[in-house]
Amino acid sequence: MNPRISCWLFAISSLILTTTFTSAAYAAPNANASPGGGGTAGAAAAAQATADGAVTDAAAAQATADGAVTDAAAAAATADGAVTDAAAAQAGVNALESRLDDCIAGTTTGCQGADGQIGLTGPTGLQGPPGVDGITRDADICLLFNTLNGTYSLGLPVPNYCANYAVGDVGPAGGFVFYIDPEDSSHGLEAAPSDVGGYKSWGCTSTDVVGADETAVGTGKQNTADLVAAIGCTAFAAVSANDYSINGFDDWFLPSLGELNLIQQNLHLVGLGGFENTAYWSSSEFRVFHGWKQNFNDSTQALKPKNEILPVRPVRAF
Ligand SMILES: [Ca+2]
Repeated sequence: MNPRISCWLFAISSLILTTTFTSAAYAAPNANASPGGGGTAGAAAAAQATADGAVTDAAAAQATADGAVTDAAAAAATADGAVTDAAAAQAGVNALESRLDDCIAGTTTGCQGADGQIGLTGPTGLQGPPGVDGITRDADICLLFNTLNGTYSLGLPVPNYCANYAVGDVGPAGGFVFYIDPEDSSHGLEAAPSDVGGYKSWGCTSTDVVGADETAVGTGKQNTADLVAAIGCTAFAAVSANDYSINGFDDWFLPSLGELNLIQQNLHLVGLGGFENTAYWSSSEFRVFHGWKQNFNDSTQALKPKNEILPVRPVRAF
């Protein structure tokens, strides 16, 4: 080794060792530093720094507080604005109400005028499509009797008046309904509105007409046909009933004894039909010399000689 280099290395090594030792020699006194020394100055600086930090924090807090105050002030300003707006709106309402009162009182001008006139009528709409064909009910069309003016007309059925009858109703021909078909109230028997006029003998005295012997309800029509067809005699009561015609109906006949009984019970006893309070002829024959009669005064039935006269009330079926 170069002696000079070796000398420098030695010097450096010594210096290092010396430095190390020196540092160790000064370390002890630092551990017990007292005020006024170099350590004291450092601590003060640190404390100053801390104080500066605290000041900085306080300033930031103050700034935040200032900000909050500013926000509160802004909110207050907004609230004040809202109050102002509400006041303005109320003032507007008050003004409108005041103006309305003036308009109603007629103390101001410029108010809304009265309603205008209704406009012209619009054009007529288009015609609708044809309706569906109705159901044909010719069988139900009947003669309607107007009790107010005594006129008749053809019309559609009216409940309890035409298609659906009840005993005592005005019948299709203007008579008095005294019997209703129990299975079909549109059918029954009606008595003519009045007698044929004048008293009649039963007729065919001393002759037992072929047929004409039934007495039940529903047999008068056939009895009458038998009597009208009688050969060699005239059954006057039955013929007069058969010839009767009113309101366009000519299908009248002399009632059987049973039918005549219903007329007396269902019409005469309740004050309908304008009957005389006496006996009426039936179309029920009893052999050669008698016919059956119904006493309208006492509701009895009895035989009466064919040559005696009694009133006749025609009936018809509908
Ligand atoms: Ca007979």
